[in-house]
Amino acid sequence: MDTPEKKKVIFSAIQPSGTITLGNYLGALRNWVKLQDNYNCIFAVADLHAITVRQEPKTFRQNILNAYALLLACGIDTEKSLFFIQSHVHTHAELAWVLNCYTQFGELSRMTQFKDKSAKHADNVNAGLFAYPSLMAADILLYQSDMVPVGADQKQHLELARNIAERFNGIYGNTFKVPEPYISTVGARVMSLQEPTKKMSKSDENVNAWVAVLDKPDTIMKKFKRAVTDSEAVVKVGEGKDGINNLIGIMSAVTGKTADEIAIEFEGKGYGDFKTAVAEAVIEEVKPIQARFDEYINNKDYLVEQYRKSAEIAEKISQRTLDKAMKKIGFIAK
Ligand code: ATP
Ligand code: LTN
Repeated sequence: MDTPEKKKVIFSAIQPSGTITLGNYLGALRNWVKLQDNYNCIFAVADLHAITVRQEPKTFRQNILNAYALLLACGIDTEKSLFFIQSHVHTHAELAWVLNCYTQFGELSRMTQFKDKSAKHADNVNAGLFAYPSLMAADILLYQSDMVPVGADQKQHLELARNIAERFNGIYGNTFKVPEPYISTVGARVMSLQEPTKKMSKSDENVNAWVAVLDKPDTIMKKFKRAVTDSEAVVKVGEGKDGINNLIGIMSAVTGKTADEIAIEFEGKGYGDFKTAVAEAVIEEVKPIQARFDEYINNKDYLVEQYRKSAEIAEKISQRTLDKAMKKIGFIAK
């Protein structure tokens, strides 16, 4: 039997850059919840990352707190895992600065997220947006993480974190654990309801493209009814049927039924019936989460207690790594 100390360390984080979508939940958060029993999990609300694009202070504050409460509502358990707000643990920004000096301009220039986001926010291509991956590397490396569950869009950043760790270790001797990506077998990739060849993304300006975990039941129903499909009217996975494939994928992720079982269940029925059924299944899935969210968000004292408790422990763990790295570089201890 593994002692708790021997469990592998998993680190992941989510940006409080908007409302959390069904894609975030089915593709990431739901898996994090499951990982908590078998790994030493460390999760964070990555608020420092979020300011790489302009945030309106009032909304930002609300989004951070909402993200924290929503993740608790999804099942992140502070008795099992550390779960804190990134900016509360000062070591993250500090190690990020250090790692910036071991990260090359060329490497950061090749990041596709940087290219995409700088095109999208052409009026604000700031140095933070550029250096975003070294902050992410700091998040991960501070905890000597073994594995990092990330979606496809973050793999390039994780690869860079590995390169930075290897480079630093190469110069100064073993300092950081080189993390592996954690590829979940159950994670669903949820596509946009309006352009089903694109992933569902919380920053999509078309609100009908995504469903938020906190959307009201009638909003969820409306968004699914408006989902783009095809003209074949057969509920079955098929080529060129991206919209229906996506709805089947969502139905399957939520109910646990296979795509074949769903096809049999809806044989001879139209898309209208199917869309209603998917919406109903999603509404059922998010209902208990929404109820717990309401409890947490109305209990600020509890939230504060939880994020402080985790941040305190995270600071102690991460300080050890930061001290070790700085000592190796030649900084003088205070
Ligand atoms: P943004 O639009 O701001 O880029 P996002 O909705 O794409 O946000 P992220 O904050 O980048 O989400 O991602 C949080 C986590 O959710 C990551 O692990 C990511 O892989 C996962 N994720 C995001 N969108 C989806 C999706 N459509 N399907 C499955 N997983 C997703
Ligand atoms: N960049 C990630 C969020 C993130 C993260 C991390 C993920 C910040 N730090 C460390 C894994 C490990 C995103 O936008 N999804």
